[in-house]
Amino acid sequence: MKLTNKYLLDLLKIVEKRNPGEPEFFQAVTEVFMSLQPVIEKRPDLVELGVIERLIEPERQIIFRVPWIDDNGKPQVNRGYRVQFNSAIGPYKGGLRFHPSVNVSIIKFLGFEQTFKNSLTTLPMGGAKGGSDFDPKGKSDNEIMRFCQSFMTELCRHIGADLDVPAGDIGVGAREIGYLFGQYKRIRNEFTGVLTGKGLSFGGSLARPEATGYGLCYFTEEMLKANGKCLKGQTVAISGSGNVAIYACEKAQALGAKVVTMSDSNGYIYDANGINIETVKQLKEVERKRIKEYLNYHPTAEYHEGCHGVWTVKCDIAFPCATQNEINGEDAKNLAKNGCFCVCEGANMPSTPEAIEVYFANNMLYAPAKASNAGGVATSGLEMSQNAMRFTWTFEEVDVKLRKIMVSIFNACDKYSKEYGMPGNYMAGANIAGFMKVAEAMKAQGHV
Ligand code: NDP
Ligand code: 2IT
Repeated sequence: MKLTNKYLLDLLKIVEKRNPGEPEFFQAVTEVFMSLQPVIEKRPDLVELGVIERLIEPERQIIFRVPWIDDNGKPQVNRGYRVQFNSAIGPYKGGLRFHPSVNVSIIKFLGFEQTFKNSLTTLPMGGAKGGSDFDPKGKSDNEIMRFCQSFMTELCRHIGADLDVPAGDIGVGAREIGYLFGQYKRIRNEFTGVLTGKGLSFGGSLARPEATGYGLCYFTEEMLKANGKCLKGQTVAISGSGNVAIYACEKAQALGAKVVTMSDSNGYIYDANGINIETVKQLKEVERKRIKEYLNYHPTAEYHEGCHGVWTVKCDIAFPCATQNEINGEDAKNLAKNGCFCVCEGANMPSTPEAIEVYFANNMLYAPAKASNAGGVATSGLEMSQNAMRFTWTFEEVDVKLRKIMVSIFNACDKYSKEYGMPGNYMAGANIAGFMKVAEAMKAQGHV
């Protein structure tokens, strides 16, 4: 697909000029603009009202110093971010990422994507993202706690249960959310649902840890069904071995698929017998070890160094669940060559534009992240509902709601792809469906 609409091309030039050195943000905006071309032609009112000009500029961006003391008594400084992208349809909502690669471009691309993703969930949530260039790897529990407390000491001025509700992302799981929540409560002296992904004993929702991975499989099952296929009996390659990857693997196996790979930033494992997910959980969730150690328990499995080899493994379906741009054009060609017919994104923007071109050129089924990984934030929305009601639903109740939401997201992608003349292009369908709700809300609320 090529961007030819003059209005959008001119806007893209402004995006490039106003946000220098932000390639990931530029990439995310370009992808959405490509899908919006037919909408622009049909809806001159939205152009007139400057809806897209406003959508590409975050409502508020906060950058702050995070000082903390390491276990040797040495002062350390990191940089903290919260980008509140859009509040047209609800309070700002989106995760926090702690990873050394974090910068303003990464946080802005994630916040921009989150706006459309949250709109797709059918729940009332605006878009935001935050985080820090802090590297949790190799840090002690006490260092993690001191860092989280310092981070929240500043962040707590900018968030609130009806204002902005952060959650986890790469490097931020239940442990970090616990420390962040404790510090928020202490400083603000209020017990509210200001974060999601909380522990079950203090307002967390059952099924939130599982939600992104499970949701990915529910979406995939729906997309396969619409195309005369199902997950049962398929061979699946998964990248990553964090929260999303683990529960994608667990649910894919429960639905009858055979998962043969998982990875971390050092390398990937291949287990021809199917990944033993309990071993991965123990290694990653409890012991915080490297994926390579899997071989200590399953010596017939293989380990290979490097991040891209995982896409050379023969599979029917690929679930990239690690990080942005982890599948490039070459990787996509390898997938296609080996018979992979379907890519469903668990990570945010894991496919480069070149990879996406390869999917379409090979008629592969492609589920874009903002649709297929929306189960995590959707269940965060359900956690907010439970907190507001001061009530908890059972695992089954939450899981049924999650599944319904994923089915409705697939139906929206399908409907909009057909309505705008691109049947089967779920990327365009997701972008248009996510956009329409936000755009109508912005139109109704005037030029703010
Ligand atoms: P985790 O921190 O739990 O796991 C991240 C996994 O990805 C680890 O295996 C990590 O390996 C690997 N990884 C991270 N960075 C890189 C890199 N630069 N190169 C190769 N591998 C890398 O994070 P999550 O599972 O929560 O997040 C994974 C993806 O899913 C992210 O894109 C996130 O934005 C997205 N996502 C997460 C949601 C959630 O609810 N948690 C919801 C929706 C999307 P290592 O340990 O070596 O760093
Ligand atoms: O990318 C994402 O959707 C997330 N990291 C989850 C955000 C959330 O608020 O649960």
